[in-house]
Amino acid sequence: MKMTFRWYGKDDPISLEYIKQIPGMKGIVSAIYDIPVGEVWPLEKIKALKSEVEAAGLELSVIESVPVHEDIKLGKPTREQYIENYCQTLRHLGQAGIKVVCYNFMPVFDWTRSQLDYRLPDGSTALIYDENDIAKMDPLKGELSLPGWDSSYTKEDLAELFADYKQIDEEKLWENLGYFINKVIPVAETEDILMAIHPDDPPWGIFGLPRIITNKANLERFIALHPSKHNGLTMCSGSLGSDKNNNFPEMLAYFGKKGRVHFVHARNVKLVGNKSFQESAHLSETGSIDMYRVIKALHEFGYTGPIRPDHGRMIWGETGKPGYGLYDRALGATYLNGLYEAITKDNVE
Ligand code: DNO
Repeated sequence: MKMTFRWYGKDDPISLEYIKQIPGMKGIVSAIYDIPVGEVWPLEKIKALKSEVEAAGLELSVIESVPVHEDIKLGKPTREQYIENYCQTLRHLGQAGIKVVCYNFMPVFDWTRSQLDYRLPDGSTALIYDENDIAKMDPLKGELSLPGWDSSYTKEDLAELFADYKQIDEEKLWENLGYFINKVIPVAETEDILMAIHPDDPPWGIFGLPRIITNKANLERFIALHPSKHNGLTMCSGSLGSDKNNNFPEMLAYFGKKGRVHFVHARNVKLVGNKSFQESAHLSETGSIDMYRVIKALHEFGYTGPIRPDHGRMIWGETGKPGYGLYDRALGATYLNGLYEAITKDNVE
């Protein structure tokens, strides 16, 4: 496995220089952030990002994400142009030598939490999802907004989107995903880019919107949409692991052996109710996911691709983008590398 770190570009308070100082850090996961969703990413911008990362002694390992326009998810006639733009962005990424692209197919909202600064007993703060609080939230009322959500929507846009999604149930969303995949994967094959869909976070429908990338059966259905290995997965322990019915290490091993795992997000969650969870430190004993089994699975199927420590807590007085501080993610990277070293040596010595 290759350790990487998410970096939000020039606006990220964490510098590439600091990231490089984390032991064993090899690559960066980033994106072009100033192009509206649905437009083609210019080749020059991609090349500039790559040069900046390489000048810091790191590799631009993954693009996370190239976002999918809502019209594609909704299956509107305008999807044709947006899919063509998506393909053109992939061609540019291919020309720049990018090998892995992460994206998601979640209607309207990306990852969702009820609180971003929940105080844990040790004084650190973490992101949490409380099903009772979520049930009380109405994205169409008030000033509800979370990082990860596209902030370019006005209240009116949101109301319109919600109305459009009334026509879209899970089966329709599958159909629209299949349509997209069958247009995009041939381009990814030509460009030799491994596409890695991110699971829905949390892995169940929210605010009445459907979600389908949620469990083993659905991941199986997803990879069957196109037989190419370029049609693959981002295996995110925190997203899939927040459903108590998902055995994440087992799922990882299963899809890894099929050659469909192209990117791994590693973080821990503590399940605290039927559909409620708190993000915890990466260490197994602090959460519900056995991180040793996660890394052991990667070792067993000989994973050589990128992995990144996902969301960290805010510790040691750090402030910044919730989930994306330096300190706890650096601890996470070091812990994951430690597990990997131990497991590897146990198996050869
Ligand atoms: C959350 C991230 C997600 C992820 C997208 C991928 O922290 O894991 O926002 O980047 O869902 O498209």
